[in-house]
Amino acid sequence: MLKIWGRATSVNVQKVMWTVAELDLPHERIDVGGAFGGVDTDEYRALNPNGLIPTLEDEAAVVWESHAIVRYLAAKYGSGSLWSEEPARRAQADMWMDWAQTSVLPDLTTVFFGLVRIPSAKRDLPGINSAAERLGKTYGVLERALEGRAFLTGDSLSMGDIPLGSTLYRYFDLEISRPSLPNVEAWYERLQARPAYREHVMVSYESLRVVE
Ligand SMILES: N[C@@H](CCC(=O)N[C@@H](CS)C(=O)NCC(=O)O)C(=O)O
Repeated sequence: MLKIWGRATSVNVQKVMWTVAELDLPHERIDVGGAFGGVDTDEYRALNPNGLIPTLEDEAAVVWESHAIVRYLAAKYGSGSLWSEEPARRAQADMWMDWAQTSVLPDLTTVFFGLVRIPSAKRDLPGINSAAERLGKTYGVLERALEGRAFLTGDSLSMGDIPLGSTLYRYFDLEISRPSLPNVEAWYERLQARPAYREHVMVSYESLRVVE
C-alpha cells in the first residue's frame, strides 16, 4: 500500500492525494508537517532530507517533490489516463507542470502567505498586490491555452492538469483582484465536478490562518 506523508492542508500534498484518488490507489496518508510536526525526526529526514512534505513511499521507492511524485504515480499506475505514452502529449503535460512550479507557485505563495499566514500588522500589502497582479497576467497565459480545450493536454484529465488545477481553489477563494478568465473558470468548474478534486483540493485552509 502507498504511504503518503503530509498534512491535508498542504497544496503540495493535495496534488498527490488528488492523483492517488483519480487512480483509485490503496493508500495511507500520515499527518506530518505544520502543526503536526514530525518532519525534523531522523526517521523522516532519512526519507526526505529536506524535512518538507509530501513524501511518497511505494514499497522500496521513496519519492519527494510533489510533481515528481505525481509523475511517478501517473507513469506507474496511470498509463492511458493520467500518463500518455505519446511523447509529444506527455511533454505538454510536463511543460504545464514545470510552468506551475516556476511561474505560478512563487507569486501564489507570496499572496497566500501574505494574506493568510502573516499577521495583518506585518503584511507587505504592496508586495502582495504586485504578486496578485503578476499572477493575473500569468493565468492569462493559461486562459489563452485553454481556448477550445476541456483540459490542458486534450479532452481528458492528464497529469498536466494536476499541479495547476490544484492552485485554483486558493486563487479563486482569496480576496484579491483577478482579471476576467472565462476559460480558466470553465476548466475550474470541470475540475470541481470531479469527486477526487473536491475531496482533496478544496480543503479549507482556515486552520492555517494566523491568530491575530
Ligand atoms: N517543491 C516542494 C515544496 C515542498 C514544500 O514546501 N512543502 C511545504 C508544505 S506546502 C512544507 O513542507 N512546509 C513545512 C511544513 O508543512 O511543515 C514540493 O513540491 O514538494
